[in-house]
Amino acid sequence: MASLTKTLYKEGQSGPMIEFLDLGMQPIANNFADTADKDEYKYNLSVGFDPDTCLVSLMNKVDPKKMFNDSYEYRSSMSNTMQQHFENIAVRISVLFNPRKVLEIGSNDGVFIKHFNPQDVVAIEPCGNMVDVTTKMGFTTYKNFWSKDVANKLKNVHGEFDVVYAANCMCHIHDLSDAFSGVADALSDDGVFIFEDPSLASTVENVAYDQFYDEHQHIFSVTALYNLLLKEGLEIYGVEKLSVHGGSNRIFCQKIGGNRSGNIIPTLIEESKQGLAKLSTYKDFAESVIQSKDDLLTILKAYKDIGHKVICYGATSKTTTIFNYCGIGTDLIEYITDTTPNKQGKVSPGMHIPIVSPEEGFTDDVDIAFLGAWNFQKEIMAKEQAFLERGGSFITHVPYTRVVK
Ligand code: DWN
Repeated sequence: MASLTKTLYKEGQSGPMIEFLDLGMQPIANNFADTADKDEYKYNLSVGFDPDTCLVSLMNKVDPKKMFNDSYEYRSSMSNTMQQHFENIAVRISVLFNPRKVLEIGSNDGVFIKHFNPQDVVAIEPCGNMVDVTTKMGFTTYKNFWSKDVANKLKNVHGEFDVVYAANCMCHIHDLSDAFSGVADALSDDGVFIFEDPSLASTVENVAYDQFYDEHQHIFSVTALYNLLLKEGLEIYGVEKLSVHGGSNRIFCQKIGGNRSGNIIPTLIEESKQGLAKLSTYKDFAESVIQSKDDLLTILKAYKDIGHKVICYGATSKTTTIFNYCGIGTDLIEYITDTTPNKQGKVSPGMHIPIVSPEEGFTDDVDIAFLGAWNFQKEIMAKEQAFLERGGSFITHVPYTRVVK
């Protein structure tokens, strides 16, 4: 591990970001509103690459309170896939590490912590509506954004943690240095920090430009994380590739010099071969994004022109990026179905497409459903056999625009 540390770690401040993708003016991705608001807040969603750290991040930062507040609509337990996913990792953590104390950063609706004894867990979550859910379940949940300061306050009250876990949360945090250094402070000497977020390798490979939205301040490569974590006293000793959320990485870290070992060099070599440390890769990606937009508009218009009823399946954060970037409104997609009760009866951010329950909207007259929740394609296809059997089709834009049967 020591020689790898020397070859990868660059001292000093990160250099300026180089913009490679402009996805236009975008609303808050999860801001599902009761009515169409013409004065909705928007920001320029553009993405850049830092050649020093290899980190890919949004060029502009949206105020976290605008995104994560008491009316946050996304619930992690809305799919069987994610329920199972979090149960599996919770059981593995218990068996592998037998932790006395677990801290979850970004506990959402408790889909992970519910597999632990409440006495053994501390949770932190900025969205008040989600804090209420896990508090009612009996878990000590603090309503806070994660920071080094909060980490030290928690440590003073609860002591050090043997496991710190975060799913789809670290990539939301603007100041990674503060956040990772806070984790190092909160962790016991032989503690483990496990976190998972969408993978940059999968994002590039799938031309999944919709992984970029306000909440995803960064899309991580393992290469970038390795550098950033070392600076804060943490080293990666394991990486697992996950299929969830369109391809994610689960990262296992310990304090530098810890006694766990694992070989992450193959992952770093793979990323290097994919060109994740080169600006030219992202420029090529940006070209593919333009093609993806053209192809999606072409296929949606073609179906509309022959009188097909086209809807969207899943009101995701990702669809906010797609619909606003491509200019897709109710002229092309009549409405969106979503299982999340709090999204139903509302309109999608920016393009204001109505959202209804699957019972109301996934009816026999639907011909085509755009897979807004393409990351759950397997689960959805299995569930919607009747739709496919009666001649319905899904379309997706990943990794390229096509009909899926
Ligand atoms: O990090 C984040 C990720 C993990 O989740 C967030 N910042 C917000 C969110 O992003 P997303 O909205 O793109 O996530 P999902 O999990 O792709 O959203 C799926 C949506 O689709 C949910 O609203 C539920 C819905 N759904 C449905 O209507 N029918 C999902 C399934 C599987 C279904 O069968």
